[in-house]
Amino acid sequence: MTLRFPETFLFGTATASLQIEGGDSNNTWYEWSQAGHIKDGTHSIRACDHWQRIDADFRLHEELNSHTYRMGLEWSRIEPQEGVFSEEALNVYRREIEGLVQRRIVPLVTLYHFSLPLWFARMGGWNHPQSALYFWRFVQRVVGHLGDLVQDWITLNEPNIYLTMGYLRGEWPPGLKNATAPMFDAARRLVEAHVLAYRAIHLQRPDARVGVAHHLRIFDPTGGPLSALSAYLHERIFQDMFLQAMTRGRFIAPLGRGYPLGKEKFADFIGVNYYTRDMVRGKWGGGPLHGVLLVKKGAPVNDLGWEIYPRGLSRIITRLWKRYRLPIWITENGICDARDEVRPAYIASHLREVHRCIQAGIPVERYYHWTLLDNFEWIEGESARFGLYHNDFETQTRTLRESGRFFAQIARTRSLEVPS
Ligand code: IFM
Repeated sequence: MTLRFPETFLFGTATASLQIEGGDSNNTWYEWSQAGHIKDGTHSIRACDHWQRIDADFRLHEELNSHTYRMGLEWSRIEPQEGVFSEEALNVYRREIEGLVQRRIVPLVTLYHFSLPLWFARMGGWNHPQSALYFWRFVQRVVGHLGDLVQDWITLNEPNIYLTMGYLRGEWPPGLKNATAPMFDAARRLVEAHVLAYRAIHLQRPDARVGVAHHLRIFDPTGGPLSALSAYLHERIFQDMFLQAMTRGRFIAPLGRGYPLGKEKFADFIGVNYYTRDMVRGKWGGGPLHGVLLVKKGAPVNDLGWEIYPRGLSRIITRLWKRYRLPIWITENGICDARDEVRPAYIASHLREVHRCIQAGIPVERYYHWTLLDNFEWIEGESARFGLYHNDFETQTRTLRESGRFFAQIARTRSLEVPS
C-alpha cells in the first residue's frame, strides 16, 4: 500500500548549532565538557566541525531531497559579550541561509537550543530577572539581520528538558539538583522570553510563523490510582504547563495563574519533538512529579534504552489538535541506532502515524527527522548516533546510511510504501 503525503507537506531534517558547529568556547556546554561531564570523554568543541564546512554540508540536504531544514543559531557567537553583537557571525549564518534558499530548501531557524553564552550564564542565566529582555534584544538583532530570508522561527527548544536536566537532575548546566523553586522561576522567564520573542518577530515580519519545539512524550500509568495521578502530574507539569503558557498565555499551577502576559495567541504552529513513552509507577515524594519512570517490559528500545512507540506520536498529535487547533509541525523525531538496523522501520512507522492524522483531517504540515548527521549528543557525547549520515568525527567524513537513502526516497516522492 502506498501512503501519499500532500504536495504541500515538507520533509527535512533538524540540527542544533552547538551539536554540529564545533569551535566555540564561549558557551555553557564548552565549560560543561571541560569539567568532564561528558560520558564518553568527547567535547563540544569538536562536534561536526560544521562551522568550517558549511558549503560542503549543503550536499547533505540535496542528497536527502529535503524540502526544509531546521537549523539553530548560537547565541554565544552572535552576542559574544553582553550587548556586543558580531556582524561576522551573523553574516556566516546569513550566507548559510542564502545557500539553503538558493537550493529551494525552506529554513526553519531555532533561536535557543540549550547552550547559553557564558556572560548570560554568569549573570544567573534564566534566573536573572531581566533574562527575557536580554533574549528579546538578541532576537531583535537576529531578525533584523535575517528576517528578510527567514519566515519560520522556533524561539525555544524543549524548555522542559532543559529545566529537568539542569535543575532537577543536575546532569546539564547549570547543574542544580532538585532545585524546584529556581526551576519554576526559570520556567516563568522562559515563557516570558518566548512571548517577547514571538511579538518581536511578528513586529518585524508580520507574516512570520513562530512556535516552540516542545519535547512531548507519552506518560502511561502502570496501574492503580497513584500511578494515574503521577502520570497526570507528569503530563501537566512536564508538558501542558509549557504548552498552555507558550501557546495561549495561560499560566496553570504550579507555574502561576491566569494570563499575566496577556490573553493572546503566542504560537502559529505547535512544534512536536517526539521520541518515546514512559510508564509511570506511582510513588509519593521525590519532587513535584512523584512517581518513577520505567520502560515498558519487553518493549522495543533504541540504543539509549528509550521505548520505540510510534502510536504515541498520533496520540500526541490528536490531543494537541483537539486542544489548540493549530497547525502541527513534527520538529524532531528520530532514533539513536548506531548500526542503522531499526531506523528505516522507525521512520516508516512514525510517518504512518503522521499520515493517519492527516487522513483524519489534522493539519500536520512538516516532518523534521532528528537528525541530519551523527553529532554531539549532549552528555552522551559523540557515541549516541542519531544521524541519517554516519559521521566519522576524526576525519569528519559524512556517509549516507541506508536509512538516509530510505528517507531521501520518501522526501522525493512524498510517499511511503507500507504493508497493507
Ligand atoms: O539531540 C537532542 C536534541 O538536542 C533535542 N531533542 C532530543 C535530541 C535527541 O536526544
